[in-house]
Amino acid sequence: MITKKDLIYDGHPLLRTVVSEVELPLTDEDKDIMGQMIEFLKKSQDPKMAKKYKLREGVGLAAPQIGLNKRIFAVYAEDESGRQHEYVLANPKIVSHSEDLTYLPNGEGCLSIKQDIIGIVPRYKRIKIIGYNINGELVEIKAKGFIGIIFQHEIDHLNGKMFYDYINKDNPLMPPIGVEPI
Ligand code: UDB
Ligand code: ZN
Repeated sequence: MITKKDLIYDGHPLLRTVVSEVELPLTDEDKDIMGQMIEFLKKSQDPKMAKKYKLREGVGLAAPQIGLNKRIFAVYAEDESGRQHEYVLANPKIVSHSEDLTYLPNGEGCLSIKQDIIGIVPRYKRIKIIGYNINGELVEIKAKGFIGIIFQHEIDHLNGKMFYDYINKDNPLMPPIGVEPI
């Protein structure tokens, strides 16, 4: 089980590393990690469990955030229309994206940052992504809005990027010009 003590925080070099692709076929160990990552997010959204384990309500988690040099992430969140999305992908790649950008009007934070810093990050409005699911099958996912933003935030972690790299340092919540919020 993944708990708070497995999380690493800003300043740890792994959060600034382009982490490595997972070898295929997926090992049982990698599949186990993938299952644990989604379970961690579910647990963090269950009020009783979140309280017990002192977890913030997580919607996405990348393997380097739990100290693993692997290109794996999990997403567990509701979209703007209340539909639940659940994904765990190994070796994810954005294969195409919209020209249009969007952003979360309340800004982004990060599970790997202890102080509650937030800021607005322009993201692609729609993306198409491929990757290997927990069964080792190659899948293609189209994501937009909030879910697409989570995917992009998690892929950034696999490339050693943090959301605050992109924020306006003088005014982190200043809306970007010409971009519609989600
Ligand atoms: C999060 N959670 O998990 F709109 F029910 C953030 C934290 C940093 C605040 C815990 C979050 O945004 N929860 C949320 C948002 C809603 C409705 C709701 C719960 N992450 C994940 C992360 O750091 N992964 O690496 C930060 C998000 C900011 C934008 C995408 C990911
Ligand atoms: Zn993050």
